[in-house]
Amino acid sequence: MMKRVKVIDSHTGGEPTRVIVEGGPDLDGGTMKERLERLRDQHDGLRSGVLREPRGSDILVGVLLSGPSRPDDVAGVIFFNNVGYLGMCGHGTIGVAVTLAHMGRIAPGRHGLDTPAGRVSFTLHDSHSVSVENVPCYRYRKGVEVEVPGQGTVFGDIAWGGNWFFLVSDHNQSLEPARINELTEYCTQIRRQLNAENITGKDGAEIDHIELFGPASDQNAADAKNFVLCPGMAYDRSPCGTGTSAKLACLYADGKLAPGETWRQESIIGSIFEGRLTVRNRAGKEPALIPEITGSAYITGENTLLFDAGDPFATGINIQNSQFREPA
Ligand code: PYC
Repeated sequence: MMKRVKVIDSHTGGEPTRVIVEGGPDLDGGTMKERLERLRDQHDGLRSGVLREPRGSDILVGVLLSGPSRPDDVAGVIFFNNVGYLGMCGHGTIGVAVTLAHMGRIAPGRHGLDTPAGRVSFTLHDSHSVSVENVPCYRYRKGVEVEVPGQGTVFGDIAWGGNWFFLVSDHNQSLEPARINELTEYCTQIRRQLNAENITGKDGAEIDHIELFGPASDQNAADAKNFVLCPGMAYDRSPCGTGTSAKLACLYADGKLAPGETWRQESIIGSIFEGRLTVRNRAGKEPALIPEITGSAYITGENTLLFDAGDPFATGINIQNSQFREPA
């Protein structure tokens, strides 16, 4: 018995996205959150088999395309990586938009996507450039102190941009690609300590992304450079759409970014996203901060993955491929 799963691969600012376009389970029915739960509880081997070695690697973000739960959206999407599921993914949304265009399913213009974190709109400008209107972002806590063994006290903001981030600007790290192992180790220690001290996002949510900021390589081209440690041990090659959204929320809360003003976020490998905020009034509630993130994606492959029922690694190799593996 050979199972076949068709995927289309792309990268957004260097960060890869693998979209399952055929051969996934039929999750249609219910909200995207309910579908995510069904995928996780009943078909998790598909996630791990498609993303983990030997078919994938720990740097891939995967997407399962399904019909939307709202008829005016173009598709429903569930984002995942080598260790679990993501509420939202900015670079992945740009990758999905360019993939749908590559498949001939959409033309330039504005479209809606249904995600477990809520409705996300995007504008496809041409075959590569996309602006994503993300879910509302906000800063939850400012200047949270963490005692990191061997590193001393680190202060960071906790913010939501579709995922939970701990954002650190004041650190002793130089954000250079040659230091990726050291940066990974540093961020891993912060994340471990946040967990140990039970420092969380709202409602006890785990903070699974750590984001460091430093000066841009060229201050005429970008406002800051970041390094983002994703859940697991991979770092984001792109400037991270949800991480840039979390940054916009913090800048706005500090009075350093006005609505409509552009923030250019450089990634550790030099790719750039542009972000800006709109403030949307809501009856009886705090105004919502809506981030818009613009970046470009390129298709890198079309592939049919094969899963032999007798393959002992059909669901992937279940170790994290890193010398900095988190302790069990
Ligand atoms: O772009 O939001 C993002 C993202 C999250 C994890 C990897 N990329």
